[in-house]
Parts: sequence; C-alpha cells; structure tokens
Amino acid sequence: MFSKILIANRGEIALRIIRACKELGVRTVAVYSTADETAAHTIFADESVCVGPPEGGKSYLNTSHIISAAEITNADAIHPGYGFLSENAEFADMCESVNLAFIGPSSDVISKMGDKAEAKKSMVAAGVPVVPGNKGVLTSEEEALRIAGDIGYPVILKAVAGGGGKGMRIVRDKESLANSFMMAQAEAEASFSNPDLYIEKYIENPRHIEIQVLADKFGNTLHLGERECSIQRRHQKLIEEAPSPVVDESIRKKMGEVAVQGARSVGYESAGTIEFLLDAQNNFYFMEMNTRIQVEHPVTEMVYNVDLIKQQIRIAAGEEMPFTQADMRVRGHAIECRINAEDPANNFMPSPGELTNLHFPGGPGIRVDTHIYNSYRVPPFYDSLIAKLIVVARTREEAIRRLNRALDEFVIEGVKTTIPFHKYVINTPEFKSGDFDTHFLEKIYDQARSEIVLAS
Ligand code: MV4
Repeated sequence: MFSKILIANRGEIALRIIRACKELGVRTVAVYSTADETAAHTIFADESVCVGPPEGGKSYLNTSHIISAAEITNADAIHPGYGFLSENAEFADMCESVNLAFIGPSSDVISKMGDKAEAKKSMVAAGVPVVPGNKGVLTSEEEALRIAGDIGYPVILKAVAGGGGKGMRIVRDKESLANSFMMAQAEAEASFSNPDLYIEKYIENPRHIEIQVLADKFGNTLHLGERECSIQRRHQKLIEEAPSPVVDESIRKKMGEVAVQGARSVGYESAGTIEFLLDAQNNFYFMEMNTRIQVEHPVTEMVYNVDLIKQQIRIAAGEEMPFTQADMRVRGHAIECRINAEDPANNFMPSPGELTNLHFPGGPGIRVDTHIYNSYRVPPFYDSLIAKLIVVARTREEAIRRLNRALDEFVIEGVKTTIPFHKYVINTPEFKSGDFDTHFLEKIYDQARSEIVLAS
C-alpha cells in the first residue's frame, strides 16, 4: 500500500478521498488555493500545500505546482478525484515519469477515451453496440451529407474532443446540415482547439444509463451494474440512482458484459464508467467512457456494498480485487440528490456566500457527502456542488419516502440551493413511476420554478 497520497482536488471529493485514505492507514496531503485556506480538505488532511491563487487554472490545474507539492511532501501517489486533472492524459504521464502513481488508468487509455471518435472505434472493435454513424472523423460537409442521407435524419454532429454535451448539434434535415456543420466545427475549435467532428443517428428520447467497472492489474475486470442518470439539465446531472427503474436483471447482465468487454479490450485499469443511451425499445448504445471516479459513485457503493475509492486506491497500489463478478449483486435502492449553491428559481444561477445556519439530515439509510460546515463561505470560483445527499432503502418507493424526509430535515441558510427543486422533482408522477428520459427536467422546469417561488 502507498504510504502517502496527495489529493489533487477540493470540495466534497477531496474529503471523500481523505476519509478513504485514513481508513486505509495512508497519510494524506491536501493541495489548496488561497481561497481554500480554511476549507475542510485543507484542514482534515495530514499536511497541506498551497498551490496558487483562487482561479482553478492557476491552482488546482497547475500541474507543475501540484507535482512539486507531491515531491516536497514525499507523496508516492496522486488521486485526481473528478474534474480538474482527472482526465488529463498529459498530467497522468507527468506523474508516471516522476515515479508518482497516478490513481487512475494509464495516460494512453485516458487519451484514447478522450478522443470520442477513437473511443467509439475501440468499442466497435470490442463488439460493444454503438449508434450507427461514420467510422472516425468527418473530412468534409459533403461526407456528412452523404452519411446523413444513408443513416437517415435526424442526425447528431459531435466534437471528437467533446464530451458532456459541448460542441454538439442536432440536425433534422439536409437543408440545415451545412450551417450546423460549420457551427459545430466553430464551437469545437473554440472550446477544444480541435474542430474535428463525427456524426451519428440522433436517438430521440433516450435515457442516460452508465455502467460502473473496476479493473485491477491482474486482468480481473468486473462491473457493478448501472446508474440511472437521466435527471439532468443542460448536461448537469441533478439526481442519480442505482439501480435504474427500467433496467432488469437481463438488461443489466447484457450491458454489464459489454462494458466489461469494452474496458478489457482497451487494457483498462482502475475504476471507470461506460455511458450508454437506452432507447424506449431497450436498445442500448455506447456513448462515452469516463476514465475517472464520478460524482455519483456513492449510489453504486450503497447498493453493491463496495467502497469504490478504497478499491481504486488498492488497485493502483497493485492489490488484486478481493471479489469476483459472482459476488456482485445489487441490494436495495439508492438515490442521490446533488445539492448545489444555485438558485433553481433563477436558471440555476450560482449563489456563493456564507452559510449562516446548517442542519444535516440523519437516521437510517442517510449519507451526506459534503465539505461544508457552519459559517463556511462558499467561494465563487469553483463548481457549485456543496453536498450530496444519498439515501438507501430496500425498495425505490421506500427510498423516495426517505429522500422526502431527508430533504425536509436538510437546512442550509445563507445561500440559495437546489433543495426545493429536488423536493418538487421527486414528487412528480413521472419520477415516482420511473417514467422519464433525458428531456424530463426541461419539460417540467417552468412548473417547478413557479411552485418553488410560491413555496418560498
Ligand atoms: C446523443 C443523444 C442522442 N443521440 N447521441 C449528451 C452528452 C454527450 N455525452 C452525448 N449526449 C447525447 N448524445 C445520439 N446519437 C443525446 C444526448 C443527450 C444526452 C445524453 C445523456 C444525458 C443527457 C442528454 C441530454 C441531451 C442530449
């Protein structure tokens, strides 16, 4: 096992990783920006090193400062968490070259999965179902027109360097393809300095289902079922759950097996997630692979009784997984609500500031992953996630009841939060029955907004 891990992150995930390290008997080093001098991760780590000013680009993304912090403190590994440097192949490579273990897959796998057209090719080769489209990068608008004609409209143009929804254009007819092609190219160039696009059939009302995988250095690769992530707005997930209300044991087995097959075929090692679109006929298609631990990992932990962060660290340290696929059985139902310091009545505008009063829910089946504390000041520089409320119960119905109870107990004053929005969403007939897709939040936003305004 490692003797000291540097956590190259902040917020709840930095604290989550520190907790796992403490239970593993591993010492911890936090890095922090000057805006996070009194943050929980800075205080709770055994040591902490300032790596720059508040702006993420100058601190949590400052690779040379972070590597120096690891060298000065004699850390033997770096955990990148999610966001920031977690899917930066160059950073993983830098770590490898100075003999620091990067807790994640190899830099080669990160860069291969970071190129969405390349990732799709790898999955085709592994026999993973993908959305019909072109094999690789589009070379011209004419090629796009020809392929769209073959697969039929609507189609979707996606940036090769994209992911998470940036640089995408839905095209409904051949008349609008030329303009969409140019717009998508320009957006891809502006966002990623790479204009390359690929094209595929547009799936109209999909659900977003993702499979958690774990792979060790001994060739053991297994899956921990799915997470349902369709409750999202503008590519920001708000509620995730495991298992999905529409995935039965047979679909889970099929999706899990192809996810494992995909991960194996690229030589994946560590925790990872394969995202799928699931259509109304239960066809599923590979979308992307995330080569990091994800925000929503706790719902899987709660229903599979596996500590994914500890397992990720043990794998990086060269330990063999202590369980097999046969040991992995889903038990109960978990739901996570992302509590953001945002105003849901005002287009989720960020709402930083001082927390003047706090009370956390508790009791059976409740987990709160958070870095906030009384009088903490939510800084304006970073992601607005301030807490994750996770409930677990025997059935989905019980989990929803428990979630209602926990949201009612949750008090956060001083900033606006997404709590009232969650209370509305989880009581809609669609959420209760499990009958929703990735467009659900857009459809109900106006109604949700007016009810939140009325209730406040
Ligand atoms: C799609 C799609 C429909 N058809 N691809 C959104 C983020 C990026 N990872 C890919 N995304 C989509 N790709 C095809 N061929 C619909 C989406 C999509 C979506 C996917 C998952 C969760 C939310 C979404 C919201 C809008 C669009």
